[in-house]
Amino acid sequence: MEFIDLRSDTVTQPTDAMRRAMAEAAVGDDVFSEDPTVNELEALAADQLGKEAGLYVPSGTMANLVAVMTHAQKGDEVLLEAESHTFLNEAGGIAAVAGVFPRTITGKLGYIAPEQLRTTIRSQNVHYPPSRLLCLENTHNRAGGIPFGPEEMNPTCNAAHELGLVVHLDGARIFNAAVALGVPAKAIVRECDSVMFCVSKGLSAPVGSVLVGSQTFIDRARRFRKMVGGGMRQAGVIAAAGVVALKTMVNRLAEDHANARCLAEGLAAVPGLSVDLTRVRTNMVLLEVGDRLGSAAEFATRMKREGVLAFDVGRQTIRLVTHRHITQGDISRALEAVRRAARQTVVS
Ligand code: TLP
Repeated sequence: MEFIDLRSDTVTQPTDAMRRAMAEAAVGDDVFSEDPTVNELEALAADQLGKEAGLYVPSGTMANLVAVMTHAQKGDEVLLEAESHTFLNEAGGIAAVAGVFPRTITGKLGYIAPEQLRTTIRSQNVHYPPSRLLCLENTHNRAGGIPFGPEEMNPTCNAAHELGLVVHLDGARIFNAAVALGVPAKAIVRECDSVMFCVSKGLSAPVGSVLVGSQTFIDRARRFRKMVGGGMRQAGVIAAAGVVALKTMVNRLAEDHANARCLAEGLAAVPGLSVDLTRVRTNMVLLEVGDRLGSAAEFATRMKREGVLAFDVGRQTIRLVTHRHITQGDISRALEAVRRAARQTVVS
């Protein structure tokens, strides 16, 4: 059976143009900063996000870890949204490897308001770890791909700075936010001290993320990347696809967003299922499975039998993600498959 794969935009394959660019990439030793293709990707990424410099890293997880290690010291307190990817899905690396003290703030659909920061932050006191860093996420994955624009980002970043914190943004899907809001990515991240984004998700490159920030920050981050084993030598072979991704793949994310909306509207009409359509803003759909259809895990298994792959992300919640390999036809077929799964699944 050929599956319609809505598990994640990470499943995207490199385009033909990417494969050609990879085959022809000029390369050098990137640990010596001598790989021209990696250097090109880093400069391009920094330029698109309005920062001084960039650093190519193997994954989003490593980019976030390196950012935390660069900004904070062992024992420092790092504030994160309670459902953030860095807190929930990065194997606890910021505690285990960076040795920082994570403290969570429950945001509103992933958004931390300035007031929440002001009431959470602690005074300097011998009993408390020094608060050093705020990590934000945009789009917010667990909230369902919610994008935040400058009018939300700037006040929070400004409040953090007033409180003496630096701000790192997990912008794994920042270009989804930019396309959805019709605002340049650099305007969204203007007040962030560092940003990481992934070329390996909706942008379709096979590997990698870029961390951007000031030149001083990136110079220090380069050493931490080496420390955690992220110095990749002739990495231009994979960075070449990242260059193509940044130059040619951003605007088409709008198609993924339109398909997600179409999928969400269809799913919302299936008896026993519900979707909060106001939350469908980018390429993700959070599907709530009514109790009479069983748990999300059970329903995802039924969906798989009907040819649709998706992850359960909560007891009654399934996440579906659209991407370049999902066509409008796939959306119609996926909806038919989910309707079949729902008809068969009534739990007595
Ligand atoms: N997210 C993956 C899974 O790990 C959940 C996905 O399928 O969405 N930040 C955010 C906001 C992410 O969504 C992800 C990946 C990462 C960081 C980590 O990136 P990688 O997988 O490159 O380490």
